[in-house]
Amino acid sequence: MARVFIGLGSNLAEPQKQLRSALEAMGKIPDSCLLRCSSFYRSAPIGPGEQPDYVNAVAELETALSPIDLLDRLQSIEATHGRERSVRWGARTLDLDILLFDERQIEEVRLQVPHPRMAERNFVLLPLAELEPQLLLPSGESLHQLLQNCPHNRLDKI
Ligand code: PH2
Ligand code: MG
Ligand code: MG
Repeated sequence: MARVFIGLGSNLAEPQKQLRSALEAMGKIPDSCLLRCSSFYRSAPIGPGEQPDYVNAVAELETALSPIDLLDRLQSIEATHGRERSVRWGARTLDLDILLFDERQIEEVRLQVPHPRMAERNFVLLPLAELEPQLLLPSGESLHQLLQNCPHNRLDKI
């Protein structure tokens, strides 16, 4: 079984409900076990134009699926939650990102792991630190180091 951390985000259509419903769906992914989820956080949007605040969280999952099979499952959960892919970093009902997949480093067109922008995003690093404060990334960097160097975007625990 691989240990995976997944970032959840929503800033449309009652974000907290979206996240709760996504967690329920993630609990039903085959050959997998949803272990725990961080607190929910309200965060200032990063992206184009005026957007509502996001609600973000990080969940930990154990899975026997391959990274791409897991990605397919997560994208189908996004789709059933009304996710539309139009504007890059535009407002969305649900975003589920694979942040870390064991110690793996993956560079494919559809999937890059560790998530290439996680180091710039306190709305990813802080919930992750809540779950796993002593975490080391495949690069050997510690989560502590990343947090120290991360921009301070507005972020409040709900
Ligand atoms: N996700 C994005 C772009 N901007 N901003 C916040 N606060 N939270 C997000 O989850 C987020 C974002 C692209 O996935
Ligand atoms: Mg994302
Ligand atoms: Mg995404």
